[in-house]
Amino acid sequence: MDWITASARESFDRLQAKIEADLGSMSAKRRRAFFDRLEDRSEEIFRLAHRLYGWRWDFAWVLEELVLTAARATSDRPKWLRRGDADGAAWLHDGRSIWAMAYIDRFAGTVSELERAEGHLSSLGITHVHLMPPYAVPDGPDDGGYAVSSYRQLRSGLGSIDELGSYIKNQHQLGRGVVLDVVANHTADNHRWAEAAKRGEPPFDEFYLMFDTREEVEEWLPDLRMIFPDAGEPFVWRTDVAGPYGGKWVWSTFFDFQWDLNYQNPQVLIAMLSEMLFLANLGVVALRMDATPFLWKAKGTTCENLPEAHLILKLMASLVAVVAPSIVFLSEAIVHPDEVSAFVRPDECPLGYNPLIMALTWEALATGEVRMLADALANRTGLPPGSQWLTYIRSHDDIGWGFADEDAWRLGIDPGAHRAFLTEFYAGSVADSWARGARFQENPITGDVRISGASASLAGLETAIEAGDGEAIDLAVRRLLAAQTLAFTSVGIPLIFLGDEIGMTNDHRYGEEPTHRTDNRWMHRPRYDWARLAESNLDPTTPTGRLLAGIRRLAKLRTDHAPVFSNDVIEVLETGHPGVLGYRRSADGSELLILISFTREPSEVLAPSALASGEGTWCDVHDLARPIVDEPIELCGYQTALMTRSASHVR
Ligand code: OTU
Repeated sequence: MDWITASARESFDRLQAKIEADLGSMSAKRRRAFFDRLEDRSEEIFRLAHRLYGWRWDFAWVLEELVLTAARATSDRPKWLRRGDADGAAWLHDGRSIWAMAYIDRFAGTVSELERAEGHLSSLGITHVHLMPPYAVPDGPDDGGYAVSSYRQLRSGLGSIDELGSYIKNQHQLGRGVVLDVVANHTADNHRWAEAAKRGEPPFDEFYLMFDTREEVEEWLPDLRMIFPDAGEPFVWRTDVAGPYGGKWVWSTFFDFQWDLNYQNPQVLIAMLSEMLFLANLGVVALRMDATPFLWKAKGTTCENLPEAHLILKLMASLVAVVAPSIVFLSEAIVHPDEVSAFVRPDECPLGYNPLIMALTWEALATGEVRMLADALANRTGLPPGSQWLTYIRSHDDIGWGFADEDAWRLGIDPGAHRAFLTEFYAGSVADSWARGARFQENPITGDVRISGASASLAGLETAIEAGDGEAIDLAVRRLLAAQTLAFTSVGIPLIFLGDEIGMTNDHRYGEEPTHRTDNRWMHRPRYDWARLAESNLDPTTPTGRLLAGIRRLAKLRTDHAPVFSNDVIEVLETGHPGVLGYRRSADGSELLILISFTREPSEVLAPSALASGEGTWCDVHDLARPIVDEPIELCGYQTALMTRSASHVR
């Protein structure tokens, strides 16, 4: 037995009596289940906590508090959730999951009005719904809910936390999982902890990263990236903070009203864990871990993607697993592709957004060439077993051209010039661009800039409708379906930003809301258009009707071919045309061959037998009676071709 194992055992043995006391109201059976789970993970918890906080004189107390926090949450865990805890998260790899995301207010109004979406979500095969942060926020700007004042209360106008709890429970009964955010990097500057910090109250005076002098700030500043340059540098001078100098500099990576938490202080981790477990006991199946790269700061580094950020997530994951073993963390890391995938690990965040495939989908549409996309799918989507991508074409955030410079150079592309082109293209400033987006958070010093815009507007629907150009409208719908086909069939679990399925375009009136005016991401967060949904449902021949029907077909395809999608391997194929992406997915003798044209011109690609080796005849996925003739395949602009064959089709 090495010393870690021995110390872990000793610590947890010592803790046993205290834990027992906290589990007072639990049955012997539940108690045993808790101790079994704790024992399974005790060494891991000890090891992780020790690496982070082992140097502290109060390490034994830290460990004790972490475990007691988990014990308390276990005794609070409602019965209806306990049954599923033993099942794990089979949905992660079952090939059937489809996610949707929405703001409660902008989509439905209030928590109780979410019920009205039931039929719609079912018709899209949605298995999981991520509700954008519904928590209490400060008055004034709140970063779309990412400035959290309290996890235990909802933003005014949405309803009560109990109503949210009932909604989650009802969804659970309908077989749908609800996902909520943990914004672990920061809180709003009026969170209870921040208010106490302002008053200089221990232990909260050490919850945030505060500096007394500008000189101290200068020691960090040169190494840091500005994430929201419009908001200024990542420190804010707060005169309302108590202190010997009548004010303090407070670290705020994002907006100045979002104060970064100080995880060097284990009390922060303990406090955040308690909030996370509160959400766990509301019944969420996954927690979206916002801004994972930023969790740990160390002088002389960029303070992004540091090893300790991973340790914190792993420690949080282990402790949550002791309480609710089936809960999955979703990593939100929008950084270099190597760093993005480093967070997606079975023992850390088993699920991760894939911002690379997202950005390259738009890159391929703009250039009409799939080489970057094909390269990334082939070389950058591998993950360790037990982890999974969340694949999407649009979210509530901006699009950053986050491909790796080295990948671009290898393909003979100058990354800087290419990013500049893509930005110009999507900002609509290139002569033949169909896109209508806007530049977001331009950094004049580094030249970095991202893009805002609704998927339909970026795909050309807005300009086409404005011009009353039927052909352009048709092209835009096909672009959107091509992009969604990729999200639904390439790798991982697809995610729809609700509104995209009915082609909702930019909300150019976002600035009428004073707190949204300076953040053009609100352009692509429009209020849901229920009338348009009704129309699109009634008439599947209208542009949005076709889009909606197309996405429903993709959803059905996933259910029909779940075994294939449950196998995480993708084989990217050489199609013989630079504008057409091809790949094969297969499992147990069943195969899917997918072709997606990213060019507006007609194209011809290799015959099926030349595209993919193997026996048997390919059939149209939507019409199994129709065998595909083995000759070069002709596609119109943005057309997709989906074929299948299985061992049983082999004659
Ligand atoms: C996230 O995004 C959220 O998705 C945003 O909506 C929030 O504004 C932000 O955090 C602050 O809470 O920069 O442009 O590497 O880049 O966390 C979006 C991850 C963002 C960050 C990402 C951030």
